[in-house]
Amino acid sequence: MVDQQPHDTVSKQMDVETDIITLTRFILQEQQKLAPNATGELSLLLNSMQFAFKFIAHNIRRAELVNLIGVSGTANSTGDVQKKLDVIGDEIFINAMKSSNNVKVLVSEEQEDLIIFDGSGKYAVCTDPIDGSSNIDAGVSVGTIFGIYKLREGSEGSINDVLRRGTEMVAAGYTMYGASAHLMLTTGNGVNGFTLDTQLGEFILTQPSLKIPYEKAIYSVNEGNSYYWPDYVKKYIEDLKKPQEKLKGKPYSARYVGSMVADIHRTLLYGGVFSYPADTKSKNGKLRILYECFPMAMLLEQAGGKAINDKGERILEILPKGIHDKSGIWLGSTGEIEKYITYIPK
Ligand code: P6P
Repeated sequence: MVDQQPHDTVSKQMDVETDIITLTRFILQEQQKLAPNATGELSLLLNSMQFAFKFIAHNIRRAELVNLIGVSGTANSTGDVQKKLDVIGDEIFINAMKSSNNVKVLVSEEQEDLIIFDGSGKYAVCTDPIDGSSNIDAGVSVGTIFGIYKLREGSEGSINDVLRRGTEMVAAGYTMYGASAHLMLTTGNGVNGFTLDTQLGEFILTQPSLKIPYEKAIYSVNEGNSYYWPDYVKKYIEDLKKPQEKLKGKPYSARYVGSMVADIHRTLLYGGVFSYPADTKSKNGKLRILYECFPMAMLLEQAGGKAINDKGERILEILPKGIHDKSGIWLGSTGEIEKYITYIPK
């Protein structure tokens, strides 16, 4: 008679994990737990999306070897010079969404107009396929940012499915491509982090139910634009540089990568405040509402943080008028955002 030891005794003794949670398994478990009567179409869409992330990650890893670094010679809808990987990432994402048969409407930073696919897809996706690409030649982490809406009731797919408040998004997240690929995902029930195991070819759950620290003395903003900031923003940032009583006389630390996905990933994990303020020169700043501000705002709120515009209004309540509209944005630890709000003129 074999003695009945717990079935995982051997693996524990060998320190071998035998019950890993892949993204595919997680998505299906979440669906069964949160929406047992769901059609499963959002789950299928998220699984199609994860293939795009794996394929983009593969191309970024090999970029230097096959000369994908550098400009493509074209420009995107907002005039940005497109890097080769911008174009490849956009095409990979479009093909993955089109072949999923679950997406009807796609907005991409790289496409001037929204794309309406054939078929009976029930979802609209907004994406920046390779955000931060201006840094890519220097090996800085870049990422894919995405937000998902369910089509309006009875919609055949139109711009009205995406010119909506961020509060109507059903899922959002990003995949950051660095030493490995990190996916942060919310479907409205908290934030979960996954890391791509390139041997397995699977995203593995590594940061379940992630919560951002309530406060952290890190600020992340491009101070090169400070000449154009309103005075109250200048004062807020200057005060962070003064000796802080709660830090035993130390000032805040400045951290700025210039790739939103990298700056937000650090903010989610460590805490702090990230901002791209609206300013007196550009009026609405640089970051686009549908595929940069909304997805990051949803992630931060789901992780227990806050996301507001320069006037202190909740980012997710904004109603965009155009698919490439921009907004000033402040997001991060609740304690840090509430501190910024005290500087906003009444
Ligand atoms: P700046 C990258 O081009 C991007 O869209 C975001 O990823 C990033 O946060 C921002 O622009 C950086 O802009 O003006 O500081 O270089």
